[in-house]
Amino acid sequence: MFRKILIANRGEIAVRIMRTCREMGIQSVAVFSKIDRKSPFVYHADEAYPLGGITSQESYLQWNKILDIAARCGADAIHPGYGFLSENAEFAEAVEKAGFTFIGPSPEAIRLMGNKTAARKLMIAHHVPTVPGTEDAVRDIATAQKIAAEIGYPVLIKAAAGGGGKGMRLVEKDEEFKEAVEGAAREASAAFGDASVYIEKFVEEPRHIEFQILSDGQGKTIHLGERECSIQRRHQKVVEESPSALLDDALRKAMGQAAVRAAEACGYKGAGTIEFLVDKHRKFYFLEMNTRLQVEHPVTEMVTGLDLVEEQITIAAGHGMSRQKNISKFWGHAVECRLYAENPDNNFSPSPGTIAFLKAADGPGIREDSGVTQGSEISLYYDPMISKLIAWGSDRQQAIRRMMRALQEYEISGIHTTIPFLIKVMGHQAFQQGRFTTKFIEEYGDDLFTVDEATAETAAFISAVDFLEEKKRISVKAPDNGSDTAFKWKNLHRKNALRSR
Ligand code: MV4
Repeated sequence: MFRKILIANRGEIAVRIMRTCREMGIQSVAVFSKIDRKSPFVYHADEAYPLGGITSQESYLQWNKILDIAARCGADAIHPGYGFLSENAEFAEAVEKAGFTFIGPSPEAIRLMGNKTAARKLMIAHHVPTVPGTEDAVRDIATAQKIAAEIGYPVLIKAAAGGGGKGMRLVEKDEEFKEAVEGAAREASAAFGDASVYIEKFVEEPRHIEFQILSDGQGKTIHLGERECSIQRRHQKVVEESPSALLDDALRKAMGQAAVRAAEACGYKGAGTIEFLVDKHRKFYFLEMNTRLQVEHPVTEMVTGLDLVEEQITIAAGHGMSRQKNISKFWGHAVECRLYAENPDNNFSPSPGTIAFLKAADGPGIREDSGVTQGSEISLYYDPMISKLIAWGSDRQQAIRRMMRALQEYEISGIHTTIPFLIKVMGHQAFQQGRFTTKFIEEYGDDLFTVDEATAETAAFISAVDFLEEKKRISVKAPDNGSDTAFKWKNLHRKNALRSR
């Protein structure tokens, strides 16, 4: 087994990985930017080394520095987390070349699934359903336009090197096709250094449902059920759950088998995710594969009892899956809410600042994977997601009720967060009935964004605190539970809760 793992990431996912390292008796190493010098993940690690730099580009993406530190501290392996270098085939290659183990799939599998047209081709060859479209990147516009007419409008133009919604264009009719392809190619070239684009039929109002897979690297691949990820905003997931309220056993089985075939097709090793779209006729289509641990992995952990980071580590070490006997049994229901440092009442504008007071939620069925603490400074340099709340219940209703209670219980001040918005999502009838698509937030915006009296009052209160802090350069004294400050927050959540019933 590994003796020491370097975590090439920051925030909540770095803490998450370090926790499993500690449980496994493995030393953990943090690397950090100037901004993150005092971040909780730095203190969670057994050792921590500065990368220098402020932006991601100057710090967490500097792989030569990271490899130097790995060599200097005697690490055996590198865990990339998600984002940053996690799906960079060249980095994975460089890690292995320098003599460390990359905790993830092979560079070949990352590269293959990173090319969306190559991935589609492979899926078609292995009878994994894909959305009707071109098998190759568009060569000449006239041919592509013919294909688009055959598929039938509306169609989507996607970048072959893209993913996650970057560089997509919707085309409603033939006359718009040429300009859209040219525009998409220009954007793709600027964003990914690769102008290749391809065409897919546009699936209207789909659900986004993904399957967690695990391959032991010794010929065995299993799936760990699905995650419902349809509730998202601008391609950022907001709420995820497992299982999906949409699937029945037959559909789950068919999609699960397709997911396993997909992973086997690319010679996968470790934990990965197969994303599907499901249309209103309950037909499913392969969308893309994510060759990393995902933000929303905890909901799968809650319903399977597994530790996916532990599985990643034992597989990477060549020991296969660690808890084979317990795998593939599912128990209960889990929901995850992502907490962002954003102001939902001002179009989700970023809300940097110092967390003046923080008392997180806990109690029955609640898990929090957080990257911050009271006193933490939230900068504009990295992802605004500061924490994830996960609720487990023996059924969906109990999980949602627990989540609602936890969101109400959560006390944070000094920055805006998406908590008031999440309370409205949890309280929404369509969500509670499991009847929603990827259009949920657009569709029900009026119910979810209305600034009610209580929210307005708190927003005013927070800006007053911010103002005082700024003006007098004093830090706000952390209120105790009986103080006015904490009381107002609690009050807000109660009012919201009543309203949303
Ligand atoms: C689609 C689609 C409809 N039809 N492809 C967005 C993220 C990227 N992974 C692919 N995406 C989509 N691809 C076809 N052929 C709709 C989306 C999409 C979406 C997918 C999942 C979750 C949220 C979404 C929001 C808008 C569009």
